[in-house]
Amino acid sequence: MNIAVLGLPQSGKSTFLKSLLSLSDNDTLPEYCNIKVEDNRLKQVGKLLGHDKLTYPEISFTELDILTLNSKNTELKGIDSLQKSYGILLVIKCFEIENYSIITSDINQIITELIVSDTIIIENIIERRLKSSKGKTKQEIEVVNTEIELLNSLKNHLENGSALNSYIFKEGELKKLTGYNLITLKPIFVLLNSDTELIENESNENLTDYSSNFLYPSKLEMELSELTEIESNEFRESLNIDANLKYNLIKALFEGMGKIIFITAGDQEIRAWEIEKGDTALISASKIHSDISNGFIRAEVIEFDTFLKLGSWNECKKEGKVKGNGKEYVVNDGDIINFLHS
Ligand SMILES: Nc1nc2c(ncn2[C@@H]2O[C@H](COP(=O)(O)OP(=O)(O)OP(=O)(O)O)[C@@H](O)[C@H]2O)c(=O)[nH]1
Ligand SMILES: [Mg+2]
Repeated sequence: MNIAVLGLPQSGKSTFLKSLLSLSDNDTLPEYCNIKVEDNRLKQVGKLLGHDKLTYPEISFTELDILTLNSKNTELKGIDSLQKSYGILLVIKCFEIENYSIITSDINQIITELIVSDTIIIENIIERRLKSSKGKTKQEIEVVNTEIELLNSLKNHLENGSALNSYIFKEGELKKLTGYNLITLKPIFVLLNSDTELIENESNENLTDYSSNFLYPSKLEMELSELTEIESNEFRESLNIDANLKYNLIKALFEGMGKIIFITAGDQEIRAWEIEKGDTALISASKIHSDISNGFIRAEVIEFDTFLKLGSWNECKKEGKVKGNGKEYVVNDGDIINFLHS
């Protein structure tokens, strides 16, 4: 799962990514910055099973400069790279600024740019759809017309200055758009790249308009990751900065993209598998291997808290806490699952 890290030049995108990777300022960033979503629940299961062979899901971050998006230079990452991403994190410069209103205007500038890009994408789709009606049956043309109607309505929404993730879809409409990779349909998060003063000024009303925003001091986090744990903890305490800031951010992004995990807990490996909220046991099985979903018999499931309380698969079995579920079972976040398959 990829998140595009998007911002104006010099907003601190690279510094943010370096802080996540615990790199220092002089290090070069890899093209894809892969960060583990280190869910604490895996460590808890590891303690109970007596080993720490833990495998976490990952989020891959890529840096993108908003000004290069529509550039014709093929060396630069453009719109298609943004279209391929699962979510977007806007990095907004909030350090060394004279006026807080610049924060809002930077965010609006980027969102407007994304809205324009989506409008162009939709116009192209409409054009292609109109051409594709030639030589089609009446029924097929009707399907195309309904789609064009939806696309025009989306275009209107964009032209009114709104992102598509605020469009109210009728049942089944959203499904028709899969594959078009519309940018503003994706989850969009805002990272207010701030120095500590801004954190102390958290109530600043310019910042409260955006619901999914995070205050994060990239430069400070990058510098702290170069210190020993004891030193950095001392610093954090004196500056009143949460030691889990990085972890909390990653977790919030993971959840904000509608993701949850299920866990497989064996002697060789304890692993968290990334699925979407609402995914069934069958879909979950397919994440491990298509053989398991093809030959699906049953999913044996223990609720995470029950496993933690009873401490082992055998204890859970004795207490009747291992539930056998069919293909349609909707997996809960943290479920510990053993799939039986033929
Ligand atoms: N004071 C302060 N400076 C920062 C912070 N984040 C980044 N900077 C500084 O801002 C400058 C730009 O940071 P970069 O991380 O290179 O920004 P960028 O968005 O990747 O820049 P480009 O890739 O050139 O667009 C550097 O001098 C950083 O040290 C921060 O949180 N606080
Ligand atoms: Mg950079």
